[in-house]
Amino acid sequence: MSLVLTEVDDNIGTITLNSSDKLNALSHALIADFMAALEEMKASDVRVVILRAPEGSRIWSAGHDIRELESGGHDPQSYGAPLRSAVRAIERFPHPIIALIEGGVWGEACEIAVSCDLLVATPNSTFAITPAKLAVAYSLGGVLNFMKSVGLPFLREMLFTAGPVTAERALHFGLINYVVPAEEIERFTVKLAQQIAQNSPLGVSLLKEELRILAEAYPLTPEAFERVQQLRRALYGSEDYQEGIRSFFEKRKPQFEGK
Ligand code: YXS
Repeated sequence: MSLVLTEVDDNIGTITLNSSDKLNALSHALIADFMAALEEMKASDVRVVILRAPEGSRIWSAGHDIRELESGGHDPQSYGAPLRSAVRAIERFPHPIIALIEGGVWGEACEIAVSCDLLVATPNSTFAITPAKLAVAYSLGGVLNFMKSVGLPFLREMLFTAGPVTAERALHFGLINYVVPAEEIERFTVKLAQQIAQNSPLGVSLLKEELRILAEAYPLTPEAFERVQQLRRALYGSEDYQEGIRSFFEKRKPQFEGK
């Protein structure tokens, strides 16, 4: 059975994460199905896609499937890692993608959501960016994706505490576009999608691509890049990184030694 469901109706596509029994954790298999769904949408007549979890979900997604995190000194966020590819696929998808959020959005699911073009969330949704909790060496591209959405003070809080923030605060700081009651969110999001779908699809695609290119126009010297790579390698080769993953499955607080 596919780990995502797809539906196209009147130029509006819907992709539903369909692995609720695993809290929609972003396993390699789920990401593969998601990428296939995006390709299917690209080949159809969609002008907007809605990305969602099943109606009434308590957890939108638990983030990266921690069982599948790279260990043994390998980069958990290398350029070719499935999640990094999924983020790029969302950004490069030729039409807007609206994230309809119900429930907790954890770790890399938060980046998947933020990579979408618009975000609509229910009041009880929460957002947590978790690499510091697990000692994961987050990628430069990933950090930049959050910087494109929110100002540094709020981002620092999210990154350094790794704790969930409420939909209300996420709205206040510009991480999301709307907070809408659960019983209205579907109707509201479809209406938003219809408004976009009525505009020129070529014009909207061009604007999306222009925004992507301009938002990534950050010059970085080779020296700066190499310095960050060195710091990242030190983290994913550290004992702290192993401890972060181990403590999660042992259901205890991590004891980080800083080495
Ligand atoms: O004990 P069992 O075997 O039933 O398994 C538990 C959890 O271990 C498992 N589980 C996960 N397995 C793999 N990857 C995950 N991300 C994950 N999350 C949960 O699911 C079973 C039920 O979990 P439980 O008992 O905690 O459920 P709950 O309803 O009390 O709480 C739901 C959550 C989502 C609040 C809680 O499970 C949780 O805090 N999960 C971890 C959320 C998280 O930190 N996600 C970040 C993943 S790492 C990631 O995305 C990147 C690498 S990064 O951090 O760099 O952004």
